[in-house]
Amino acid sequence: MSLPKSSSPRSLRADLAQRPAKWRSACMAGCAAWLMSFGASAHVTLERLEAPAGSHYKAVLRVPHGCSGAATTGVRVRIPDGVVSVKPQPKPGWTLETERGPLAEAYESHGQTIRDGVREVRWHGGVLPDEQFDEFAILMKLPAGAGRTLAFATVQDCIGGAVERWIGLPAAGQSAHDLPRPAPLLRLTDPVP
Ligand SMILES: [Cu+2]
Repeated sequence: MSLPKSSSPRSLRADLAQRPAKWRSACMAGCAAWLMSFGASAHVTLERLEAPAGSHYKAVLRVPHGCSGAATTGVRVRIPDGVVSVKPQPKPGWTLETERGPLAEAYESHGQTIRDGVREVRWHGGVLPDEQFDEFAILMKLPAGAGRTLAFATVQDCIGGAVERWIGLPAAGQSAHDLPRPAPLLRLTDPVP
């Protein structure tokens, strides 16, 4: 079910194309304080960091703070290629939208060839104060490919137009902890026989 798009917040894809520099210094201060006290887990992360390839998985994205103290009013998540059967969990007080698009790879389901699916999930219209945390959940079917790491690029919208983009991807040999704004990452482990 997709809700009317006219009032919807800008799609994450359009947003990813635009990365004003000013957010860096504004957010660094806030995250640095958090990092000092709670380490990297104080960023937007997945509750479970590993899951069997090809399994059904509940992605729980934890939002542990706002944007440099400003309350969170929106969370947008880009669904990685290969992930299908995506179903987000509604949250009281938040408007839930999904954006559908062509899948990277069509798949067979109940005798039908499925070529498109949910590519982005957006919660908005709620208010999550900086001094509280909350979780945003999505059910999905993971792709094959044990050893792969999937990145759930996430944009956090806050009061006053502040934005945090959790989209950083570690280079080979680099840890996500070294990045100021790592994308929530999920490692695929061996499939369950
Ligand atoms: Cu943080």
